[in-house]
Amino acid sequence: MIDLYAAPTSNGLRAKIMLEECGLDYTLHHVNLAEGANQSDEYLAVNPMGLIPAIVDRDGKDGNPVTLSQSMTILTYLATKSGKFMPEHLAMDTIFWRNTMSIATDMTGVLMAIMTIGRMDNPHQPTMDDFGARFNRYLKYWDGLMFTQKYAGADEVSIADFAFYPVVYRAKAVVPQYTDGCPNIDRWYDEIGARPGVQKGLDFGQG
Ligand SMILES: N[C@@H](CCC(=O)N[C@@H](CS)C(=O)NCC(=O)O)C(=O)O
Repeated sequence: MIDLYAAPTSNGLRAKIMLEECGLDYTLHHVNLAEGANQSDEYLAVNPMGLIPAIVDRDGKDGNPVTLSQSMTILTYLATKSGKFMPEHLAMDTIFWRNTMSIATDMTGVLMAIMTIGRMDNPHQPTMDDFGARFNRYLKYWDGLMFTQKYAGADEVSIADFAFYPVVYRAKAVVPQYTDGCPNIDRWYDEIGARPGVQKGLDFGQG
């Protein structure tokens, strides 16, 4: 059994989606960021950085518990544990990793900046416009990539898709204007979003 500590942000959603897609048993602990639950002593004992997501796998290597933070580390760990969504040929593929890391750093980082600025009382519009234009520019790179390649990481579904989907999902929900003009992304988004595991992964219930 795995304990997942998360909130429905892009980083949190990618861990939950991956657990669902891998068919692994887990218990969700919804960490309420608005109430500062990520800074509670209980949560800091799981991740001293106070960031979500984190997992505790009670049945880790050699039967010992494993505690992990960093969403991409969690995805890689779960792929290795389940033997799904990161076949050996992709694990050794530098182009796959370049693009997957771009999702984790460029795409997610810029979206987090946009979300943070948007939550401010008096958002500084030129800064918002700059990050919005960057997000759209980077997304157009991905749109070009997905003109020739079916999925985010390769021609097969992989951890790259589950890393990327929540970024586009949150952007479409909050700042859809920065996702305009990307028809290949839209085609991919509809297909990945229709997967039952992705649907369940997005569901945080009422809590
Ligand atoms: N690089 C980390 C980023 C984690 C992160 O920034 N999580 C955000 C939510 S998306 C968070 O916990 N924010 C709470 C805070 O900053 O206080 C990852 O990929 O897991």
